[in-house]
Amino acid sequence: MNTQHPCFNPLMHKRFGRIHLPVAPKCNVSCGFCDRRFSCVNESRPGVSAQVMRPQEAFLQACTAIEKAHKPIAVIGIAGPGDPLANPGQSLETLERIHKAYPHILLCLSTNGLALPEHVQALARLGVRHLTVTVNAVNPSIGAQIYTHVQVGTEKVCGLQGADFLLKQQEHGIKEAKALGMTVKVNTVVIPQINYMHVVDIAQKVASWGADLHNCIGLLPVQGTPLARFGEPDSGMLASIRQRSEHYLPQMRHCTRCRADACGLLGENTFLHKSA
Ligand code: CLF
Ligand code: SF4
Repeated sequence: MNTQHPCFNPLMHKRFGRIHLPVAPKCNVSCGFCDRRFSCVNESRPGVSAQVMRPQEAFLQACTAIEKAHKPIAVIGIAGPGDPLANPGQSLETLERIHKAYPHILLCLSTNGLALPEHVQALARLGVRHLTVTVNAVNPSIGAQIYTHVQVGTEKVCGLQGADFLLKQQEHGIKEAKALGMTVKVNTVVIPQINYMHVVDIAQKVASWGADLHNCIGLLPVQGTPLARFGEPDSGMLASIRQRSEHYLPQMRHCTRCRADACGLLGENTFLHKSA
C-alpha cells in the first residue's frame, strides 16, 4: 500500500511514528471483553489506565511530541480510550487543530463504526484519509454474543437487534468512507469459541464493502469481563485465520496493540504524558 502510514504499510513501521491523542472517554457500545477502566481493547492494550485530555491540551502535547520525536511522526490518530465517534465534539476539534497546524501529517481514526454514517463526511472534510473500523461479526447471532448492548438514540438495544443495527451502521459507514476516498482497515478481535471460525466470513464480507486491509487481533482477556473465560487465541490459530482471510483481504501482521495515548514508532511502548 503506497502510504507512509506505519500501520497500513509494513515497510514504514520502522521509519515513521504515530501519535494517539486520548480525547475520547465515552463509548456507545458495550463489548463483552471491555472494562471501561482500561483503554479500548479494539485499538489499545488493556491493563493500562488511559489518561484523557481536552482537545487543546492534546494539541499542545502533540506539538511537543512531534518536535521531540527521534523518528518523523507521519500520523496523528484518535483511538480512544472509548470510541472517538461517541465523543464527536472532542475528536473532530482535535483533528481540525492538528490539520491546520500540520497539514502534511496523515490523520487517522479508529471506531466501532456505530456512529460512522453520521460523521464520515465531517471526517473526510477534515482530511481524515485513513480509517479503522472494528468488525467482530457479520452475523448478528454471533455479534449478539460479543456486544452486550449498543446505544441507539437514548436507548440501549441488546441481543440480535443491537448487533444487527451495529452491523448495518458498519456497512453503511465503510461504504461511504470508501466513496469519499478513504483507505479503510478493518480490525477483528479474534475470540476463541465465539467468532474464530467466522473471521474468514468477516474478511469476505468487508472486502465486498470495499475495505482495503484486515487486522486480526487476538483477544486480550480482561479479568472480570464476560468474554475473558475464552482466553487468548494461540499464535497457530491466528496464523491460520490470517492465512485463510488473506484470500479476501491483505492482512496486517505487525500490529502492536497500542495504547490510546501511544507515541512514537509502533512497538516502542512510549506514550504521551499529561501536563500537570
Ligand atoms: Fe493508531 Fe490505529 Fe491509526 Fe494506527 S494504531 S488509530 S491505524 S495510527 Fe496500528 Fe496500533 Fe495496531 Fe492500531 S499498530 S493497534 S493497527
Ligand atoms: Fe470498550 Fe472499545 Fe468496545 Fe467501546 S468499542 S466497549 S471502549 S472495547
